[in-house]
Amino acid sequence: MKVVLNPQFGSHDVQTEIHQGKMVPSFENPSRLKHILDHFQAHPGHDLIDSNDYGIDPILKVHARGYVTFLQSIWADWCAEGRVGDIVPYIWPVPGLKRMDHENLNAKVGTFAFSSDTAIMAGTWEAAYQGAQSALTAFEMVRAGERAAFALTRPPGHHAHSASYGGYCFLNNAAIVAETAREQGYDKVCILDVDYHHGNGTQDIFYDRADVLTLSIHGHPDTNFPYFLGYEDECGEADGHGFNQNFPLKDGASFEDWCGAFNQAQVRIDHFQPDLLVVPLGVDTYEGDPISNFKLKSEDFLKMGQLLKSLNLPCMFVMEGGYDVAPLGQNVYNVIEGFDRS
Ligand code: OKP
Ligand code: ZN
Repeated sequence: MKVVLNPQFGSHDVQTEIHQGKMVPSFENPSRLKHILDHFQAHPGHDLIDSNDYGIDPILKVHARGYVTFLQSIWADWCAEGRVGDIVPYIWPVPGLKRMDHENLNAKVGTFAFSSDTAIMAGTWEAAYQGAQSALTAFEMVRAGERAAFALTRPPGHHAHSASYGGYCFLNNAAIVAETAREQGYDKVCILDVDYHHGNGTQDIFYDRADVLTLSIHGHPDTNFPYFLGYEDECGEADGHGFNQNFPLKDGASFEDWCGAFNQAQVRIDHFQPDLLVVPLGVDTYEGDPISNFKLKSEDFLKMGQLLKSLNLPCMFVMEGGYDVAPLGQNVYNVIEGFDRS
């Protein structure tokens, strides 16, 4: 499979996040991608290719102009005020707090962020921007006739909404690809999110649309991030009613449980008959993941790749989560290998 690397994956490298009351090194960091890349380089069979640059327009089809401008300029604004350190959100305009459109940078950060785990630093925009470009490049491979392609990128994207960031995500790469595919004549696109966490941003972006079917198999939001979205009764609204489905699974779910959800998702996909399948691929469903609670084993990811292949659709993978760094390369490789070798 063609693997498109985000060349700027290392330029977003924030120091810390709060975990169980303590500041700890960020779970989402460049070493994740290095491990995956090392594994692909050590195991032949997949061509690593360079990312093209399609500019800002495809990003603006999904993300609000004001939000994009914020991401592009916040670090410079922060430095211009003599502030130091990563930008960590800490106050949000929840109901009862009234002033909106605040110019103060801490207030501004809180209007665009939805969680405190996602810091911004000097290279954040560049990494996110090039990540979207790598996803668009992988899509272009599929559009040009490849059976499938994989955007190997970080930071992830599926938690990012049209105008908010969080859960380590800034730009919703899968949504940007789906929207671009729609504009290039793909009538129906399905996004099947297999990351451990619910793809809240992706769901929200397409919630009122019938042309993009959004499906997500994830840890139940009763007990997992993003808590406030990802429930079974979220089915889409207006034209989009019936074009979103969530498959939340209880903590401790096995691969067998996961396959049960996949089979239901497959029924939806077979019925929808999309022209393109976009797979936000997280392997934080792995049993050793430090922030997740499923029990998938490394060999299960081979079978996951085979199941995705069996959907028999042009397919575009975009890298999302997976935080047990040592086996990360093997686990991601297994999905891609399982897909290609079946
Ligand atoms: C991103 B992706 C608090 C952790 C909060 C939430 C998880 C974001 C997962 N220490 N982070 O879906 O893999
Ligand atoms: Zn995740």
